[in-house]
Amino acid sequence: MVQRFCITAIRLDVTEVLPVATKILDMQPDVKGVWMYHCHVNDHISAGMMTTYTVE
Ligand SMILES: [Cu+2]
Repeated sequence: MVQRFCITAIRLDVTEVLPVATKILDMQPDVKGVWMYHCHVNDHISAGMMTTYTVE
């Protein structure tokens, strides 16, 4: 199961964030567990752009 978030009523599990940009996402977590949140650029993951969040 994949956690998805909503931007303008379209459900996604991936979004693009351009350099020096911010996005505010409306997430509706409906599956319990520990989920990973990360950048898809491998060099960025190595630099720490990866974490987890917990849905209880
Ligand atoms: Cu990144």
